[in-house]
Amino acid sequence: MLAAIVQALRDSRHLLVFTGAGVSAESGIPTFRDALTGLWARFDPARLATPEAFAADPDLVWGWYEWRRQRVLRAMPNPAHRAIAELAGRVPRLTLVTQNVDDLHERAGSAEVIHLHGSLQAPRCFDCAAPYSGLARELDEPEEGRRLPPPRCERCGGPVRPGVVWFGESMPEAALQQAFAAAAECDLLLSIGTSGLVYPAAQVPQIAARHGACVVHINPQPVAPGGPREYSLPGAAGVVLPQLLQAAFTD
Ligand code: BV8
Ligand code: ZN
Repeated sequence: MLAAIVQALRDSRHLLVFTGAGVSAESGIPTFRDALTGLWARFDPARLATPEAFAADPDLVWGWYEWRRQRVLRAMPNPAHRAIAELAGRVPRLTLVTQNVDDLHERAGSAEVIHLHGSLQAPRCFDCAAPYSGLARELDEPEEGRRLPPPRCERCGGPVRPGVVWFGESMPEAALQQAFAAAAECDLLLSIGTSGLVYPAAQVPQIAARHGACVVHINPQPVAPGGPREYSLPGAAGVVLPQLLQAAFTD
């Protein structure tokens, strides 16, 4: 199975890398659905990751996202992010699509990252959508769950919201179409660190498989392969990806 994956990587003309929270786990960023450590094990997404939640209690929601942004500011890209950045120089064409709202792919050197669920680095006004540029670079250590009043929009005075896509909100249309188009034409898709539960993002690997691409899931939890050219490489991304690159491009 590994030989087939290594060969597919060597032969790839257009590689799509699709990542979820698991790719940032080894940077110390909590995932969502890992039992015990996942964010949703401790917080209720309906109370924190919806526009209604923000309208009902902006200080709770803003405080939670600032705590998460603080975690990202203090985190470093891990070997998985770096291996993905290195892959761009190993294949003729690489498209990187992420569900993550952190900037660790960019900080590892990946260019053109398609963020399907937005970014913690792009806050905007909840009322008039004007981008907000006044985010504090360094925050004091807000403890988990501390309430923080959101900043006010410079243009209309409305509350500033995180630049992420909440449940019930639609994805940035251009990003979604770009991701679906790349999925339809890639020959190999590496799905790294995602539980594949959130739609429509979860359709990306499904579109690739339907169009005959080889799909490889890299995840400590084995993922049941859906088709003949779908594989599951069990393990942590920060361990498996460097090994895969080593096997494909140096041995
Ligand atoms: C929309 C941003 C409609 C904010 C997020 C019923 C059925 C199907 C769909 C729905 C349904 N009910 C509602 C829906 C729609 C809903 C949805 O899919 N819900 C799911 C939960 C059932 N989707 C939406 O609401 C989307 N919008 O549909 O809009 C619409 C349409 C048109 C017009 C108007 C409206 C919006 C979804 C986006 C929500 N935003 N986050 C924030 O970050 O706070 S979701 C959140 O989940 C994150 O974005 C995250 O990226 C995403 C996916 O999670 P994963 O990345 O997969 O992370 P997870 O923890 O789940 O898994 C981690 C994996 O890593 C695990 O498998 C673990 O084993 C593995 N791992 C751990 N360590 C490692 C590792 N892997 C490798 N290495 C390691 N070291
Ligand atoms: Zn405004």
